[in-house]
Amino acid sequence: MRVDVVSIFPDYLAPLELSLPGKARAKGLLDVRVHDLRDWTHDRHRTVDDSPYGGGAGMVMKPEPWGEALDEVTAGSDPVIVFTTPSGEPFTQKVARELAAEEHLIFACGRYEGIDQRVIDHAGAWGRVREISLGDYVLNGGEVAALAVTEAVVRLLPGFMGNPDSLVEESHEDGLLEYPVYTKPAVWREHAVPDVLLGGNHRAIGEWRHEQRVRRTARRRPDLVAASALPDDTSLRLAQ
Ligand code: 6GU
Repeated sequence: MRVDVVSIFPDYLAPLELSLPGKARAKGLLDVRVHDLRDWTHDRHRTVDDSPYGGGAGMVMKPEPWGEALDEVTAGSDPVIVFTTPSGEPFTQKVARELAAEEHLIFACGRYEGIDQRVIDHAGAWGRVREISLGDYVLNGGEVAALAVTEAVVRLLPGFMGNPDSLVEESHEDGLLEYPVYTKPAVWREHAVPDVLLGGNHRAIGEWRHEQRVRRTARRRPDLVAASALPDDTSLRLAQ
């Protein structure tokens, strides 16, 4: 997979060189290129923003540098262009799986009050377009979102995980949160590991873990339970 990131703060993307994406790069699964949007400006001040038509607070990212950047970065490719914005669709594990199936992702990281809408309207000419939000809160820019999305996607690339089983049982893969986990010692500061986990009865352990997942999900994420296939009373009963 190729990933291009266009940002006015390319230094923010330095973690792409490290740890998880770095491992994928070392394995040859990932080719990451970070670009400075200002490389596609032509004035002495390398201007990327201007005041909004119609007035209002803040600044808007000018369309011309984005146009030239995306002309160049999309050339000869059929990419998905991801605009990171708090107005986007929520980023979920399902979206991560969809993006992991792509050959080429381009992240366009907005700053200020956003990118001139005509860039997004035009972007269908460069590839398939997704506007993605990390969640219902506001960051200063889309760089951290591009990092988060890249990390979630890269770990799903075939051949990345040593043991792909560990992908199946985790939070959000099947709509339930993960069960609690424990390791040695069996008692720590008077907190004991649940007995069932020490007993070696794998069926009982499986049932206990499933119940813990349903309980957690009902308590912390009632929105997920509403969307799940659990019988109506199950999660309500377990949440008591
Ligand atoms: Cl993708 N960008 C910004 N600026 N803020 C956000 C976000 C993205 N997702 C949540 N908040």
